[in-house]
Amino acid sequence: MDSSSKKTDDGIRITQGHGGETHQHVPHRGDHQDGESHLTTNHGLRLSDNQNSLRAGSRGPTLLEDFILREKIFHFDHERIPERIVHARGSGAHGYFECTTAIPELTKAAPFSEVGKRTPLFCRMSTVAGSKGSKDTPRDVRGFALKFYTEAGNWDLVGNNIPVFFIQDAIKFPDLIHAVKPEADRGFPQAASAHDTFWDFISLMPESLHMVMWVMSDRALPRSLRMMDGFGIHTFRFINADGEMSFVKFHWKPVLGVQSTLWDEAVKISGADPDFHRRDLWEAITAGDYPEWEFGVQVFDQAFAEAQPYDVLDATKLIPEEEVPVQIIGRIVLDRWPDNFFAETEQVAFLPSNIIPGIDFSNDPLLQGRLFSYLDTQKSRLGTTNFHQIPVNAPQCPMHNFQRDGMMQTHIPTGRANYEPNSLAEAGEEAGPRECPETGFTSFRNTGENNDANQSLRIRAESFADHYSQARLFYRSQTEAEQNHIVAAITFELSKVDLEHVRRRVVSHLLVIDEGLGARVAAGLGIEPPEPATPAKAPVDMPTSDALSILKRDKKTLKGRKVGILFAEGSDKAEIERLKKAIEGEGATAMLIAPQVEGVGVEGGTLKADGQLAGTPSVLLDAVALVLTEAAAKMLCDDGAATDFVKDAYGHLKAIGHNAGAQPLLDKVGVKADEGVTGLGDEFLKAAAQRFFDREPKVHQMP
Ligand code: HDE
Repeated sequence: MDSSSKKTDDGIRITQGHGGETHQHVPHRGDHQDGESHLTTNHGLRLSDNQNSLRAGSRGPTLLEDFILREKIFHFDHERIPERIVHARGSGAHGYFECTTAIPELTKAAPFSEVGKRTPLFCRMSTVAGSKGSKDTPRDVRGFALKFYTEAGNWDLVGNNIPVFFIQDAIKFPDLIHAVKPEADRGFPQAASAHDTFWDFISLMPESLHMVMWVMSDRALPRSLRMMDGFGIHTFRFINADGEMSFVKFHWKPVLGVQSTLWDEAVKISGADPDFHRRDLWEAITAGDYPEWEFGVQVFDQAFAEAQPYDVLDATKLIPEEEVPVQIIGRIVLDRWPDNFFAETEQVAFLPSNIIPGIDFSNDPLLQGRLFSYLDTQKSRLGTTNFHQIPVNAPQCPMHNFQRDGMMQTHIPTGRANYEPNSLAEAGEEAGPRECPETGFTSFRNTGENNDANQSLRIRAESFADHYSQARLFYRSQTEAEQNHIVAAITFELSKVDLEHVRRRVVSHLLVIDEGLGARVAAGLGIEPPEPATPAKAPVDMPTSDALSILKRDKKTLKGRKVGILFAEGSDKAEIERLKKAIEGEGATAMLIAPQVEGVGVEGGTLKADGQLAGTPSVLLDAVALVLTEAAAKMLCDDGAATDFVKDAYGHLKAIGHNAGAQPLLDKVGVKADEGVTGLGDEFLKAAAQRFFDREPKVHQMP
């Protein structure tokens, strides 16, 4: 009997075989003709059927012989690789660094050699504590890692969005991370520092207090990855062509300004959109609205270093920008989303040891420890010492050496020169590469910086002993609203700590940082303030620094923000369209929101929404506009999604623009008139570019 085939309605072809049995073939999307691309095995064998495994009879057992099935399942079984121990959750993008001020007098580093020069880079931004699948918006420091593909080799600047770190010495890093990660016996909490072990450790490590102040501030709740500062943290060295050294700290500042969410908002965002930051970055880049940062340096010399009341090698300290201004020398632009998340963002391997001529390490003991850790971790995560051959990690300049073999070797070196020195050239054979004393990397010769260099000491310098002054500097440099948030955050976190002695110990440190801070947190917890801690070194009062406050530097711009326009049955279409245009004219995104996503009958036709009301809570937006008829507003008063929409916008101190018809909804949730509650004209556009912190005491009780 001949085989015959017919197509079913859903596109499945059923073939009648010789024995009367039927075979199903589901067509590949856009079924290929000869000459186009075909499915093959990993070894190039073309597949005839990607739907059925090889069976002994149509209802019989699957055969071990089916190497195609085995290869496919085998590869799938091993799709996951170990996630990063820290910074597991991250998003990345390609971009470039452009030099805007050349600084050859300071450094011979290739990216800074001439104005207009562009160096390609890859950037990955991450949370620290949570797993790979955890939410984007926990209270956490953010990783901000840059890999510059320079012509002199890859330079990795593996920084954070906070300019200081928890610890001074790498030997404490595993303890810190164990303490913040989910507790060992119970496996929770995920992506949270509000638990016993973190605060127990922190309270016994006063060197962490400065960083704790930052992490309890709004810095740890970024509105967007595009709205975060970046810092290299450690002091590095610049070396110029004459071999002269200066110290340098790296900074990069978002063109959109630093912006944060409120805690209650961040918690709600994590439910409404766990991918809030990743989606935001993806949306901006794919829309051509490329995230951008100004890149700058703080440069200083040994004499300055020696004159400071802290040690510039201590990663728990910053250098106030008022003392050493940040000199802007370039910009970073992220203009291309990776083609494949796993191949690039997951497999990218940053190494603080990747430096280039013109840049060198300092003796910061934290940095020194990192020089070991990252190379080591890539081997266990990516499984091979050849991780540098993965395209996202490979240098984009020539690379030659005599390192050979290893798992997953993809280079095919020719000839027999795999050692050096060799004289194979004399026999007419390939001799391989040679060292270059003139342009090759040389470590800076550090003379005289370390006065006990001839001894091996497990000792921390006396100059690292002051743990309170900069925590105080940070707290006292904040606006009142920002101080309120720090008090609320610490009170919240300590309320989640069950160990009462740990709560008291933390407050004893806070009292040294600032008496008012300690007293307020004690009141928030409902405890008597304990005795203040005894510092190893008494803190000093440093002049406050406006650069440390987000709100003092607030750019009040609508650019890069997202404004929601809520409409419903009978709304004025022309008004909605006018408003949308005006918002977009300011460089923001306007999102139309309605009870039904596919369209609502409005005055002047129908209108499709970008988001359905219940799925687009106002926590996903920076400001909201309500364009409603009175009848629709009254109906929405009974819809929890609508009342939460307005109540949260108000509670999160956002601008609410509205027409007269929307008033019943505002009244229902108790919105009171203030500067941020406006009509729908220009006053709304102005209001939408900021938050209204004066409203906060009306909606939140502060300790
Ligand atoms: Fe990291 N850190 N770290 N770290 N770190 C890692 O490397 C480590 C530190 C930072 O997007 C790991 O590839 C030690 C400071 C970022 O892939 C690991 C010490 C700063 C990223 C590691 C530190 C950072 C990492 C985990 C103390 C800010 C993510 C996976 C000496 C300047 C990079 C990996 C990315 C990742 C170790 C301290 C930033 C385990 C031992 C300080 C942004 O190697």
